[in-house]
Amino acid sequence: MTEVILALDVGTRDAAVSIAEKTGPYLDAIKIGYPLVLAAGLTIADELSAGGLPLIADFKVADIPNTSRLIAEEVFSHGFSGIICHGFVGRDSVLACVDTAHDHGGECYVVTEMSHPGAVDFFHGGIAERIAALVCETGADGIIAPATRPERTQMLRTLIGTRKILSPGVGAQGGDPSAIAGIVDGIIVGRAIYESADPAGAAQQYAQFRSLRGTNPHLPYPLRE
Ligand code: BMP
Repeated sequence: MTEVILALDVGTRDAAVSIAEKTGPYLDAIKIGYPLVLAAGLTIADELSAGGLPLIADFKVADIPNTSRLIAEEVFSHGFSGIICHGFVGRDSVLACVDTAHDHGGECYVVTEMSHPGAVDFFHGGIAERIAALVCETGADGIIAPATRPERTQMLRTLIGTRKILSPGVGAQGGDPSAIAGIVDGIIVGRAIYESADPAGAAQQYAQFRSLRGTNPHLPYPLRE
């Protein structure tokens, strides 16, 4: 199944709780990061995780290993089940997040290539491929790869095998869920759900793409059930 992960980047606690409640039945996880946590405080994580869905911390950790570990420790003491870190900081910093996540029974995802147009300025030319190799070396659980460039995400799939791919860029950034859902393990959707007049209906629409997992005919990778 291709999971539907809500990027809950709203600006107040009340909006976050309300949208999470409405959309929850159609979601597989919720991702929160700086926009919500800076507005509402980290205790919003405790509140949302009590709702029962896995909660992913998108702080794109990119620091020295000790600081990365301290951030990850704090994250996992607030009910998160996963953390996202950057890969360009190198093996030791990525390992700090991976090891801390695993110590807490959580998962660590590494940003391998971003979804916005400017990402090609840096991630192309071999960097994304090197980060994908680092993901395999460090035992990270998966990568963040762009729904806006399915061909790049498909290439990254061949490098990381059955590790998970979570893919942002669907909807507001122009990514087509029918083009990406067959390649990845989860689509990350933000504005197209939480800015909709009917967030529950929008989430339900995206939930239809759950059944596409592993259906990309060009990609014979072994599926994890
Ligand atoms: P939206 O669907 O509203 O564009 O939100 C996408 C979410 O995914 C945002 O939280 C953004 O920070 C995140 N994201 C992204 O869009 N592209 C990336 O490459 C990595 C991300 O984490």
